[in-house]
Amino acid sequence: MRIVIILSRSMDSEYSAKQEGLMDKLRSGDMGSYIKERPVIITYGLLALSFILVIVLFVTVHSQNFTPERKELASKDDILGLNITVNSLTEKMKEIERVAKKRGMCDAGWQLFDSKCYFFSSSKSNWYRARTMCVMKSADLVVINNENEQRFIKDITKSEPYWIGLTDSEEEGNWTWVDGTDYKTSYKSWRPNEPNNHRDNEDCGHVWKEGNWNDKGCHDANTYAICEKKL
Ligand SMILES: [Ca+2]
Ligand SMILES: [Ca+2]
Ligand SMILES: [Ca+2]
Repeated sequence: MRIVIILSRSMDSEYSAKQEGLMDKLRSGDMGSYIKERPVIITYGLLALSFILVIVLFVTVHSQNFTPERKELASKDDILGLNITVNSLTEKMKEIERVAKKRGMCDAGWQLFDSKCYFFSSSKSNWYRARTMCVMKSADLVVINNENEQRFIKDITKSEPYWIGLTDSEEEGNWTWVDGTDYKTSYKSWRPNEPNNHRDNEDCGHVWKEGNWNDKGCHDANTYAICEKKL
């Protein structure tokens, strides 16, 4: 502002001087030299105006580029701090990847298939004990969801009987999977003429010949078990 005032005063004094000069010229009748001097006045005026505009522009740009936040980011200490933070995050990411890879392996004695872990028991029990055994291992009796899973199980069980997580013990004929999978709309692979609820006493499912399913008494203790859990 000071510059503007000075320029203004300067221009005023110059203007006054020129006014006096003009009067002198009028008095002397020499207007030709005054007319020649006018472009010089206009040039000075434009220069002064340009100078003011440059100052205004400079102040505007300066205030935008150096906000407190940008000054903070620009400091060397903070750049160093950011590098440390990035390195720390990178290390954490690598650790997460290591854990994820480790989690990609099932526990010893379990078999991996389609991102699930399966345990095939080597001892026989009834359906209830089999389920308890699976739950104790943070799993549950297997739920066979599709043809691929059925084939995987068939290849391992080799026509031996293994309990699966299927029962109609609560209501005859109303089969339910232990994880709540909708029985009616989901995959099935019963043996021919099964489930037959033979002797009105067959409420638990198991895989058997060729891996296909049969219902038999839940207290039958002559059956292995298959547990399934997520990775
Ligand atoms: Ca399953
Ligand atoms: Ca039944
Ligand atoms: Ca049956």
